[in-house]
Amino acid sequence: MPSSPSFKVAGRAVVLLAAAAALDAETGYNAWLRYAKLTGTALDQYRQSVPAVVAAMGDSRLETSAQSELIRGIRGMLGRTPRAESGIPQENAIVLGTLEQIRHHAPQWRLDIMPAANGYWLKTVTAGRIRYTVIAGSDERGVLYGAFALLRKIALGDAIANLDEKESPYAPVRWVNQWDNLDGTIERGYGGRSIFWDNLKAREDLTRVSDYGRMLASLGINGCSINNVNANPRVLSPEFAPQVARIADAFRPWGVRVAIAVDFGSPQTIGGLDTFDPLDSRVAAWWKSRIDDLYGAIPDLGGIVLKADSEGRVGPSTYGRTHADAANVLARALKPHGGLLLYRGFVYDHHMDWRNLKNDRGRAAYDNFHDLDGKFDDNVIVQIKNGPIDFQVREPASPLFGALEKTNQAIELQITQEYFGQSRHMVFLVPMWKETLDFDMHAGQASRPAVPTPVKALVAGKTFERPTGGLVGVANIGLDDNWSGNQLSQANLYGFGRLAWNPDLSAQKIAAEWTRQTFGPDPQVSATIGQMLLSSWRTFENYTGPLGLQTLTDITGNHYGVNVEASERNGWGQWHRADEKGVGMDRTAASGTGFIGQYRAAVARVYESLETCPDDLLLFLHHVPYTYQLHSGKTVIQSIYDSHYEGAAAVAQYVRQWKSLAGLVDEERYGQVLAQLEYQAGQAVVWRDAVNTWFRRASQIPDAKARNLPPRFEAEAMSLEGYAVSDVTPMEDASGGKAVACPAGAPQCTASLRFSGEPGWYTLNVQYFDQANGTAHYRVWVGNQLVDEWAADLRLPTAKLDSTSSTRRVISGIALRPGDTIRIEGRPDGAESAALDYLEIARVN
Ligand code: GCW
Repeated sequence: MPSSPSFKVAGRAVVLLAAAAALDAETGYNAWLRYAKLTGTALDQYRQSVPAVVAAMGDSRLETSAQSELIRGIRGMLGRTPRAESGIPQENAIVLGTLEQIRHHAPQWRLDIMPAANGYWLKTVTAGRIRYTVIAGSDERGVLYGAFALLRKIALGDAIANLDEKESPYAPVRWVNQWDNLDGTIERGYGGRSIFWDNLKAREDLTRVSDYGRMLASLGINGCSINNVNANPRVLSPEFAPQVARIADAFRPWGVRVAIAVDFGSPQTIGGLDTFDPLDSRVAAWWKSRIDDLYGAIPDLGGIVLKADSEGRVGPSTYGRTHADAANVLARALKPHGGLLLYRGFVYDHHMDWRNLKNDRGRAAYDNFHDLDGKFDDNVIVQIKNGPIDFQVREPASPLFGALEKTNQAIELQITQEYFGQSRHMVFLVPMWKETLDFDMHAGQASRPAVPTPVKALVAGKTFERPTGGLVGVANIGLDDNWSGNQLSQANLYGFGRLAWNPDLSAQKIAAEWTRQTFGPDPQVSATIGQMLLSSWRTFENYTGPLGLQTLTDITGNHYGVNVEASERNGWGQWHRADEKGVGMDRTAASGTGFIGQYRAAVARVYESLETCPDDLLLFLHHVPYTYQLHSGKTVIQSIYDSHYEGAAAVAQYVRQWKSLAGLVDEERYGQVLAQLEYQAGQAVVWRDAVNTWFRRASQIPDAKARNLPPRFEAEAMSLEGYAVSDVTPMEDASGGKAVACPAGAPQCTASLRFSGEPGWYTLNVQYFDQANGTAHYRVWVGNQLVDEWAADLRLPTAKLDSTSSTRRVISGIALRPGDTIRIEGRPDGAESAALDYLEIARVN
């Protein structure tokens, strides 16, 4: 991005023209902060109510950011550039400052109620004929958040003429975690390389970091840990602190404090001690001295995130110490500086014996932490994933949320779509997060009147009056122009931030806000995108893992394609225990792993009984026969079949819905989203077919419904020149278990068939494999006429022929007559074999 020119006004630098050029480009770079020019009556109305002056009461960095942002936003939306001033002007103005400053300058306004920390008060004040729009923050962050709130109102078309609105954040900790490695790669990142790191150093150009800081500030996010929790010990080496400091500098104007993730073995690996035992005084002294040094370089460091004793990371168990011992040794070093220690609750054994039906990874967080309640220092926060397993498509709330009364907690949500189709599938995660945040853990004292204790209240520290706590999101951004690998996944970052500020907001409201700011005010655009976003979690669940099966993906591999068996017969503990008789994990207290007993009685009762257990979680909590009848009235097996068809049909519908927006969304983003949804529609079919084939084979119970599907012609049954038939594993990943592949070195192979159906218009669906090890080319001919050609150049995470590489090419509007020859030519490239699975020929009605 071009750097922003700045001007000196009233003794301070004010950014006026920030990235104005990029506003029109619609690459997605400006995300929900496009400040697109308003039109029609909205423009006229706001031009009347928005004054010509933006006056700041203080000149702190954050107030300066607030002032520049207001000018930038008003300039963008109203096409007018207000003047920047300081002090209270004698004309209509937006006046911003901390409450204290405003009281000092204008005691007569009697702004005497202080919103909570980081909060703001937007208030219209009149003095004679002068009208002030006051943005009063309880502190400097509050001023900045208030400025963004006012701009959001304008972008959303909300009235601003008579304001009196106080808001303060629901929880003190509103952080994102980056899983960015120092070499510039990102663990589970799908939006390009790191904006922070390259080559084991902070990037030379950190413009993207401050632009990201601005996006975070617009949501009220106040902290960001900047390196992977699978931490490179190097972040703690003395010579590294300036690298962290540079990133902190880039974030500082936006009120985002930097935190780092560390490796618990560092006293030994970096410090040269012969131990990292947290109770060894030399180890404690080492942590103290390193942390003191860090604060020397970054005085406002937010704190430290620690993943210990998890997935191969070392931890206190090496010395028989507890998680509290480990957390506290760091927390005590952080305490004098006001720093927090976020200790991850994601601790489990990944070498469990799968044959033992009592073993259960779902129990791990609670088993590891609940006995330690009360043992953690008050600047420690236990950071708990939303569910007991690992960001699966549906999980119940982690029982640990209801089991800590004397310990600070935070919920960890995953914004990056690791198990949700990565950057390729549209899945809006807010409805899922809301379900967990709103879930009542029934954690209150039995003696008190029943006050609801939803997860959000527990993590915010409200229920047990904890000093701190909050919401943490694993971020989904990288160097891609659109930040998140596709346009629509930005909604998840937006949604996380809005929920961290106010988890009482509805998913509908958040979707509507995001859509309007991102794609403009057209009601058809809002309605269509809103409908797509809000149904997308259920849709994804339907074609991946319904009824609490979890995401039926390749859990030991790329976490992307379908692989029903990958979760079984290994120590990772994501078992669904499907066999020929039944399916599901028996987690009951009565006969199963006892997991359900980790919940408070009122919750456990509902889950333990088949009568009351919700269908959506049935197979997460119970093992039942395939013929078991759900509350929905269907059998389990029929429900699995049906939901997969419904899920795939819903994505096909998204394509049609999106096409209805042609001309209403700028061409660049329209085209990108269309391509993404078309791809997703193809993948949903791959998932549908693989999961249904697998369960059909396992259960031996056929689908009771006759499905009206287009006729499918297996590539292996077509007449082949050069192509060789190849087995696909797992076999359900390809139709008929087989594909055809063109041998390496062959210039070209062909697969053809003679069409024998009715004459008419048809769509050809070519199912082919786009491997990551080359760029094969395909051409499709009808008779002598070339009807389509394309390159297999998607960046899919596999070199194999499997469900991850299986991709659909839709060729629509083709006239066919009986006797026509349809010929598919594949030209391999490198090790990519121009492989084919099948051809569907669908009649257009
Ligand atoms: O879901 C798993 C991911 C790992 C991740 C781990 C964690 C950072 O597959 O990539 O490691 O969770 O949360 O620590």
